[in-house]
Order: sequence, then structure tokens, then C-alpha cells
Amino acid sequence: MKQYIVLSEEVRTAKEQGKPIVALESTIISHGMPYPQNVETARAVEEIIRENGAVPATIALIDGKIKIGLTHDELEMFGKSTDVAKVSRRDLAYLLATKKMGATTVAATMICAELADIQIFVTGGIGGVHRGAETTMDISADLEELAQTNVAVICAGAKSILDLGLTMEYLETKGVPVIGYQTDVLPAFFTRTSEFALQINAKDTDEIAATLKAKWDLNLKGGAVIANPIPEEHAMDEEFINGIIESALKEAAENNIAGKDVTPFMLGKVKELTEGKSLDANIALVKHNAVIGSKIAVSFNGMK
Ligand code: PSU
Ligand code: MN
Repeated sequence: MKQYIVLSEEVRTAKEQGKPIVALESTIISHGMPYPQNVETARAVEEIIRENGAVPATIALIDGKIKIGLTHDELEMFGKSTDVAKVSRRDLAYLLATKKMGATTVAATMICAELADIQIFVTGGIGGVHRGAETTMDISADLEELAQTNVAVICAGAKSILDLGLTMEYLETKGVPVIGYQTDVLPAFFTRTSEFALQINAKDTDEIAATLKAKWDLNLKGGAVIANPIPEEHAMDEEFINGIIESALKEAAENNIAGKDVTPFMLGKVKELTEGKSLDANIALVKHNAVIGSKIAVSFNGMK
């Protein structure tokens, strides 16, 4: 298995020195945000993680290898190239075998992080059960991964392009803890709140780290969702954003968008219809997730 994994110099040194490491995904770069904001955000997020005492490890597939930690030029390549595959669990082996460039989703990043023995992963939003899934069966592989892979994902909840209620039901069935960071309702990505109550409202990052440790000490396999609300000053108006999402969903249906193209299409449309405001919010929440995620990683590392 080791033959497929290449650690960056920074990540290798961090491992030798026992430093906390935070995994980052690359689909958010290649398929979640436009260039050049995607690369600028990726670099800023890495810097925030360093400032908070951890080491960033952005994960992607290059030339038949799983890269754990990307160079400056590699980040640029993933941000700029239009020839990068979106890689979830099903795609991983083929992309490695054919040595194609692959950007890892939450699911694939979790798999790669676990292979590299990294437990904490920061991103923007997770995939979930799509609206209308009762007929389309469109349920993100991210949820199954959370059920089986031992990595905690720090995010801003899930976007209301999804059916948040069904997503929560799915996670409950699969035994995935959804831990609110100083909130008792599920944040809905662009907004701080939703109508869905959470069972766990963690008061600080130590409590989250201790919860993760207890879970894995007990061999309760699977990940956890750490839901961190978007900072107040960057939150969007609920009615405004939900109206936009409705229009984007209609356009997706009219254009017969399906499969792995649904989420990137929706992200692009929402950005277009909000004239970039959704992108600003997206960037702000990812940066804040990096702060909280690094603190969890530092705390968790101290408990090992
Ligand atoms: N949600 C976002 N931004 C993203 C994604 C989701 O707000 O960039 C990306 C993540 O990589 C996530 C993937 O894992 O989309 C989910 O895709 P799908 O719905 O096709 O499983
Ligand atoms: Mn899907």
C-alpha cells in the first residue's frame, strides 16, 4: 500500500516530530471554486493551519500517487487545469492505475488521510442526501465514508442544495456523530442555523478532541462531522440564499444535470446568481473551519 503514498517534505517532517497534521481536500479547489480564488484560498487555509500550530496536508492524486501535501506549483496546477477528475471512493483505484490527475472529494480525502494516519480533516461542506433523492437516489458517497472511515471532518454543515433532514437521518442510521461547535442546531453552510437540532453541542475544541478519542478508543469505526457555523459577519440572508438555491435547482433539472456533476453545477450556479457573494461566504467559512480544525488537531494530538 505504501507504494502509492507520497508525503511532502513538510508532512514527513511533521510526522517525524509528532506534530498535529490537518488534511485538506482538492475537489474544493478543482471543482468547488473558480480560479484564482481557489488557489488563493487553498494557500491561505494552509497558512492559517500553520499559524494555529498544525501542519497542512492537501491531498490529491498525481502520476499514480496519492500526494499528502502539495507544493506551491501543484496547488496552482489543480486550481488552473480543467483536466482534473473528481475522485470519490469508486474512482480512486482507476485514477491511480492510469496515472491521471485527480482531485479528492470528502470521501476520497478521508480514505487517503486514514491511509496516511491523519485523523483531522478540514473542508467547507460535505456532500449529503440530495433533494428528490427518493426518486434519483442521489446520495453522496461522503456519507458512506463517514460511516466507515476514522477521520473527523470539520465543515460548516451542509448546503441547503441538499435535503438536510434526510442527510441527518442518514448520518444517524450510520452512527455518525454530528458535533456542533458552540451550536445546538445544524448550520446550513451559508447560514448559521437550520431547523435541525443537534444532539451534541461542544463547548470547546478540547471537548471535541476528547469525544473523538473516546470514539476511536472504543473501536467505534467511522468518522464524525464537526459542524462549525459560518462567522456571523459573513453569513448570508436565509431567504435570499434559499431563493437562489431554488432557481439553481430548477436550472439543474432543466439541463438534466446528474451524477457527480450535480454538486459542481449547483456551486457554480449559486455563485453566478449571487454575483460572487456566495464565493466570499464560502471562502470565509473555510478559513474559520481551518482555525477550529487546527485547534482540534492540536488538542487531539496532545491526547494520543
Ligand atoms: N460542498 C461544497 N463544496 C464542495 C463540495 C461539496 O459546499 O466543494 C465537494 C466536496 O468535495 C464533496 C463533494 O465531497 O463536493 C460532494 O460531491 P457529490 O455530491 O457528488 O458526492
Ligand atoms: Mn451525487
